[in-house]
Amino acid sequence: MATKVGNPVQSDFAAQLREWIEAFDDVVVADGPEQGAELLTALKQRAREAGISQQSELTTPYVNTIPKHEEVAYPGDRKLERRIEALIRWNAMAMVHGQNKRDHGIGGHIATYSSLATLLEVGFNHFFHATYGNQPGDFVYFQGHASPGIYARAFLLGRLDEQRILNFRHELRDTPGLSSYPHPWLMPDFWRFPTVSMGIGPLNAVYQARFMRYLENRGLIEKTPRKIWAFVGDGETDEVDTLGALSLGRREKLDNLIFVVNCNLQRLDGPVRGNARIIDELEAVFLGAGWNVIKVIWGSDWDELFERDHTGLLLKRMEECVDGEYQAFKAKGGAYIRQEFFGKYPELLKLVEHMSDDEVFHLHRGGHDARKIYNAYKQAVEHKGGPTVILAKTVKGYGLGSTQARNASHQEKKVADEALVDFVRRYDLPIPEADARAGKLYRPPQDSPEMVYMQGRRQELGGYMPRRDVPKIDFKAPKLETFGEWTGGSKGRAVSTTMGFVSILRALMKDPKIGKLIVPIVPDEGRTFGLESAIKQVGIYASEGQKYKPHDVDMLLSYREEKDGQILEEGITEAGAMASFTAAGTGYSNYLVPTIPFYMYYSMFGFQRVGDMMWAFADARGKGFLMAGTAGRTTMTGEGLQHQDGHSHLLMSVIPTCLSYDPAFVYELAVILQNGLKRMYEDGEDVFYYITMYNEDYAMPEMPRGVEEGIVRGIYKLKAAASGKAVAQLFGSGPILNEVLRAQEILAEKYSAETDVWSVTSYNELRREALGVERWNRLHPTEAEKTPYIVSALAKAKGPVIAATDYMKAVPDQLAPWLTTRLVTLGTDGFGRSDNREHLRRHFEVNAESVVAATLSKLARDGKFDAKKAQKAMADLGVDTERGDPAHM
Ligand SMILES: Cc1ncc(C[n+]2csc(CCOP(=O)(O)OP(=O)(O)O)c2C)c(N)n1
Ligand SMILES: [Mg+2]
Repeated sequence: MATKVGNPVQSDFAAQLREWIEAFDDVVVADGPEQGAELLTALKQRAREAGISQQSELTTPYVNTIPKHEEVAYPGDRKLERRIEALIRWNAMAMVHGQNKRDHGIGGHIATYSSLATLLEVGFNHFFHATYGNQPGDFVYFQGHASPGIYARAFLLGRLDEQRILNFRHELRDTPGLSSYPHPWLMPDFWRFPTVSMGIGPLNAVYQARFMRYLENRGLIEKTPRKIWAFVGDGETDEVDTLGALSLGRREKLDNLIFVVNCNLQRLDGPVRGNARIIDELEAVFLGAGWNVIKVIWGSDWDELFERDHTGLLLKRMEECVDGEYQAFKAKGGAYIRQEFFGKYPELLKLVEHMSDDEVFHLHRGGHDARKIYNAYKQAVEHKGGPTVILAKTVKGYGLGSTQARNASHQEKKVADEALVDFVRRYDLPIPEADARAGKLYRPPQDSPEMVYMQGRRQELGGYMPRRDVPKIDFKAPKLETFGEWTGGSKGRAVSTTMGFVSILRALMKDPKIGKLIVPIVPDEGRTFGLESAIKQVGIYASEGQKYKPHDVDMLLSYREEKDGQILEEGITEAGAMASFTAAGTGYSNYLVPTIPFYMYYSMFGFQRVGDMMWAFADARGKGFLMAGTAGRTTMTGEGLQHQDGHSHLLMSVIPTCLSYDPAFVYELAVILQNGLKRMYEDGEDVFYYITMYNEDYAMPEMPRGVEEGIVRGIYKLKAAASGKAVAQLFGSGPILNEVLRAQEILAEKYSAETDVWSVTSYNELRREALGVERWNRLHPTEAEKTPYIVSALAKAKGPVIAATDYMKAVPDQLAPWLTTRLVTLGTDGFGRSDNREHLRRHFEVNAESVVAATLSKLARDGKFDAKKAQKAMADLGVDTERGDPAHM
């Protein structure tokens, strides 16, 4: 039955309700907000006991989390800081504007930094430590598009000179330039973290925070109060990477992690959530993931309005408006705000009747109010037991006049001359009008109060930031002789390269010098790679140890979690594991500890899922080994189309600092690993390794003499023709090398065609070397020509080259320019299938029979073998010449 208004039962209840609220108010007023909170908690508990279920609240009122009465006073000199901020804003704007005037279309961004400036300045002046003892200090992941502001600050501090600023986005000039965005590769003593591909920064920051704890718990670094700050765009939160690892922050209690989301309500095209409020949405997401959420929505000037509003209408009005409206308010000015925002309720109009339109327009958002920001940062830094996110409401293009809060403001690169003059006037900068119009840089004398203050703050906090340090690493790679167990062959026992790798890894972890530095990483594929023994040996890292007795505790290889465990078992997240790989692969610089990551994963789910992160890893000058297991389109049996990788080598070839190898034998693997350790950690090269491993078992031969250089450079002759007179050259890699060796026998026995067999460990490296040599030859036509390694290796080799691989034909084809018409490639183009190796290799035409057929066919084309015999051989070998092309099946 519907209850009518005025119903006595209803009005009784209304009176009761009023009494309850009054009683609650009394408690809050008399005993303070903490008591109020306690009362609520007790009531909730009571309700639960009475069986009354309540949905937990994930969105709280649209006000600042920290009430005014809890705020502490601002410790800085706001007058000077305001001036410094204005100077940075000016120079950032002048830099981008000026460069686009000089070089139309060179690009750059003004609006992002304009919204972020105060959030960063409070950090730079009061929070970001450059060092902690002898360890580097806080890590800050900057929004990539805000880099002009970071450069402008460094310019004021005298870290970058004027010429350098004038070379913004001019990196290829006579004097050094500034990279568009944070790129350690391009500015190795400045930027630490590449962030500009949206989502990668926040994801890496979460795992960086966890890795810091891992190093602390393993005793590799001291515990410090160091923080990891990630500045994130509100639009950027749409990337799955940005929010995908939040639960790790909570699970691992990462109170060294602070996200600051710059909620300027806009992304590139327009509003982030025109029809809703991004802050509400993010609050729910972060609260749900267990983060400490601090909303910084309104500036101090709103506090007074809130205090005078006894109707509750101000909050009501705020909660009625969506972000599309909030954006319009800041684009359209004070009169518009008065009419559209306050004008809805006469009471609210009255609240601002004493204010001018200009004053109404300049009512601040929290992210532009240093005091509000300071208080939020302070609480974030002091918060214990979990990560904090600060949701700061800002205005995109803040202070840029007509560019502010426009949909197009992200792309704005030039500012109208009048706006420049306006800016100088508004911020009272001592820049003559003509210089303002010309967008000239301005730096006050170093002994001016603002410069002295700015330098003083940084000195107090340990020095300049951002800054990237690369200490000299004292590291000696183990000599190849120590790998004797693996270069000696398996003595007839059938093993896979994966098994060989795991046993090398276990031995490396036992090494008294470098063992501790090894960081094995695995995304729930440990058993796939046979890591059980390693798990027992060094344990899985678990920040809380092992709180349970595992069911298999009595077994030899039980599941072992340890507070100082060495293995990072990430669960099913290739992206998360790659973020750990990034943290560990840059440990040599970020923690002054040269950790050596070995990230083992399903090769197919490697680059395809996380290619962008691998690219950023290279940018960050990461070192380490990507160990791509269950590789090959025909070697991984049964799993089919989504699992069988026949292309990752091609994908990895695109990363300039990635050396990729496709070894067939464990001794090759040992040589590559030893060489990698030496190059990366002893010689200090900023490269990393991609190595495919397979799960096919076969007897591993002993390493022949004198092949080490060939293994590293990419090719060596494995088995010469018995007679020494080969008519063709056979190339093989990975397990397909065995097919090639079998083809060599068939060719000799059945067709009297003697061949040489070569093991090609890296087509990518051979091509790179050849390109380098060719470039030199091109640029030095008067000098004696140099010879690429692949050409000199084959100098005496006769006949065509038949290359067979478990990867796409494009992998060996990379050598075509140096092998001209000699090269015939067999590879695994096309979708995979579920079947066994025999059928897969026949299907993709990479089995021994196909290699034989291809060799005879090529010899026939070259006039060295009878064509009819070649055709008949195909029938004899069971090669179906009329079936469809597997590349298109
Ligand atoms: C992965 C990725 N996709 C697209 C872009 C192009 N892009 C650069 S900035 C931007 C908008 C950023 O918006 P937001 O995160 O809200 O940052 P704001 O500039 O508003 O602070 C886009 C789409 C990119 N850098 N990275
Ligand atoms: Mg934005």
